[in-house]
Amino acid sequence: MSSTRPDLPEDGILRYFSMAFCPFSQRVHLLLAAKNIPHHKIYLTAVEDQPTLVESLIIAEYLDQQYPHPRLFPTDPLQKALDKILIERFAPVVRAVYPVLTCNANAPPDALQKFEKALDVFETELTKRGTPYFAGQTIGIVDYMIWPWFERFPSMKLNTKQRYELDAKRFEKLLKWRDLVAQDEAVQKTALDVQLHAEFQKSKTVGNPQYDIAFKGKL
Ligand SMILES: N[C@@H](CCC(=O)N[C@@H](CS)C(=O)NCC(=O)O)C(=O)O
Repeated sequence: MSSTRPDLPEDGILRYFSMAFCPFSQRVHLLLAAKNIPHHKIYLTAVEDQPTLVESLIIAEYLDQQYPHPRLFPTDPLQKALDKILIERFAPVVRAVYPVLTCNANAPPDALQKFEKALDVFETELTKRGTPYFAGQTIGIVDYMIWPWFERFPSMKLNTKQRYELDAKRFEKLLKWRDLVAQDEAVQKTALDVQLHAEFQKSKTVGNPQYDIAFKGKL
């Protein structure tokens, strides 16, 4: 189900190049689903021919302007800037958790502490905003841009020795938010099961990444 040289129809429909387990690709997939944008999906393990647009956030902003319904970025320029800053602040979360999430035997011993410290920013911000979603009463761009990692965090319970889970007290608001976002239609359309995430990461660790398990039962 992966191909480096797909046969693509010239029909003017958007082409979404993705690796099935990539959280950055899922960001774009979430927008395509939330906005019901017609598209072709092409699954790759490596991009040989560069697609026109790269970088998940740039693609997300483009899609939001080109397909404004529902609008996901704030229309207020200041709030939009603040939300973009917040999304940038998720990078230290990703950086810290990456070796643990990907079952790297050489993960630094303080990786999870660093991860939790970076994640505190989001717990605090959600508390400060006082709304169910980062975007307010309905889901928005910050929610979608950080979601893919929350879908993957529970795989640490399966793949780490200590069966790691987010602390229910420290991340109380975020865990409530996670349960809420998990019910979103676009999130459900793009979701992969935690077992599959765990299985994929393990297969990568042993040097034999099983990209196609994403399509288990769907072929
Ligand atoms: N900043 C990029 C990050 C994309 C990224 O790092 N993707 C990973 C896969 S999840 C990747 O391509 N890693 C390099 C590789 O697998 O060769 C974005 O937001 O789109």
